[in-house]
Amino acid sequence: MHPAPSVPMLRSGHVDSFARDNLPPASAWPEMVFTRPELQYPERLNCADHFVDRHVREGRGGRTALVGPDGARWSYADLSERINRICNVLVGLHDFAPGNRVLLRAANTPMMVACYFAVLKAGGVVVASMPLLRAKELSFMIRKARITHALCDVRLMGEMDLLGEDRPAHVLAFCGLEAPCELEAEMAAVPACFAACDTARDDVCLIGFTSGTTGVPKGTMHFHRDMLAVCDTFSRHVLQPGPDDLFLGSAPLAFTFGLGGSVLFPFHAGAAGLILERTSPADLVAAIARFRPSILFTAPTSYRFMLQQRETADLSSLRKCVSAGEALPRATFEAWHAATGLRLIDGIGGTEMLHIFISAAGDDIRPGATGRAVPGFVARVVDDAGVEVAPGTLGRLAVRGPTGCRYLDDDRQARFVQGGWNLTGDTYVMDADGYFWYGARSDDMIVSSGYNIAGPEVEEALLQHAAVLECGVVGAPDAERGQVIKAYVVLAPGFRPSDDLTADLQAAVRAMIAPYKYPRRIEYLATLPRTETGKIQRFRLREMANSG
Ligand code: 3UK
Repeated sequence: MHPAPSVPMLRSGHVDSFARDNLPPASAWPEMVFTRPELQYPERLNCADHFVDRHVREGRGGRTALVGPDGARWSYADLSERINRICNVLVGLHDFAPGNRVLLRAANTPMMVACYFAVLKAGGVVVASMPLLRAKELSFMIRKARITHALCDVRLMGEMDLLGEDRPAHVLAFCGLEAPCELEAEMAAVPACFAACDTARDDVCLIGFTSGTTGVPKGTMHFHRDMLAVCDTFSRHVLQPGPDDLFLGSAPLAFTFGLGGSVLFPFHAGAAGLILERTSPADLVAAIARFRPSILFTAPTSYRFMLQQRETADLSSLRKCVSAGEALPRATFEAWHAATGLRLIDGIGGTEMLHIFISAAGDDIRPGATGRAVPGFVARVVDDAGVEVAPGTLGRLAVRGPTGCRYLDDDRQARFVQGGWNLTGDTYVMDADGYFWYGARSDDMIVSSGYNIAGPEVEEALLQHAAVLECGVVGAPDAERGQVIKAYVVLAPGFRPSDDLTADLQAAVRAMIAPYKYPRRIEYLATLPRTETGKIQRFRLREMANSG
């Protein structure tokens, strides 16, 4: 069965039609669901107006929008003016046309946020890049998205100079708060007013590249309305922030988890975002004591490391904490609750879906489950043929809602979207009450002696042991059993690897979950290999297990 073709697209505000021209055909889209009243957006929509200028227009221009690492505060009016000046620089001095793709390259800084919204307001398409990317990876994105302009933090210009013929025609360096660079100098010389580009709600405004752990990165395309839709679903119904909240997120803005938690959700609520360049667990602990944010967005591993400092850390300003990016082990949920009195809000999101689509908060939380479909989304578990399975049965997670997967010119569209549903690549069980319980990434399932074993379940059991700070569990090749369970363990301070400890950990797992799931092999590591977005690189662990 094929999904009904989506509604005809509206008149674009773009002059350069590259993004729309490279959307997948309507028949390859997921079915989009806009039934809720809060998801009825006007046909003409520029999301920069909604997130920034609306607040100035409605008399909230003096309220704080951004707090920088040095404590500097930018009001919504300040931010709006800087955005306008950047728009005028792009359009007036650098040949920018609506629809052009602009590479943003910076750590999280207030200036990066201003550049981001300037591109949106001028009708451009943001392509934000992880600060650590090298020229080779940047070249891929520049070619794939036909990038014409780049706005780059001066400290990261080195890599731009290595791009050779792939260097975009217009590259502007900025430095934020220090002595003015090229961009700031030009900003001072142009007007402080700019009328937002008349974009359609379904004009592309963001191409978010996936991290590409499997194959080359995919460009996920998102519309102006999608930026509002993630706020009117997860943030409005689950997080429920107020205008006095101060948000802190650890993820780069190039990762849509960070974009939502540090910028979109606060701006949607007229609240403020604390924007920090350095966001290790130790940096977060220090920043929480100093700036007293009320809402925190970070990954499970970061919560675990922050708990190491629980004796001395002052976390008392926190009101709500969101965990995403990886499965949240129950042990981490319980330990955070014991240390802060707060119940972590777990949520699964993805680059293709832009943000979180299954979650729960407060009394709705069932510890160990990710949550229920966020209002606005429909989720279910299906078998290999795409048929919904009964509650209690493990299968593939399928979701649809107001956002969904549209890859930039990529054959893998047909893998992610099947029969009108987005298939995230995760295995889940849904219970009779509609709660979703995580299994594993579908390609991370371990098959040992014919048993299907989800690595994260073994990890969760190991994490209950005081000696285990972090762990990753994969299948290692084994002549007899096909695969055996192998755990890579990072020990908590004060513990040393030994055969006794290995036996102790194995016994602890056997006592907690079905004995056939215990790790027959355990290897100790100083750290786990992780992506820049905080996920364990299981393929690396598998490589190690294959060669070891
Ligand atoms: C995994 C989770 C279990 C899951 C993301 C929130 O992580 C984000 O995007 P990515 O494209 O990865 C998506 C995949 O990550 N995952 C994420 N959250 C959870 N697994 N429990 C969770 N709570 O495999 C998913 O398919 O990097 C997360 C918001 C925006 C995002 N982009």
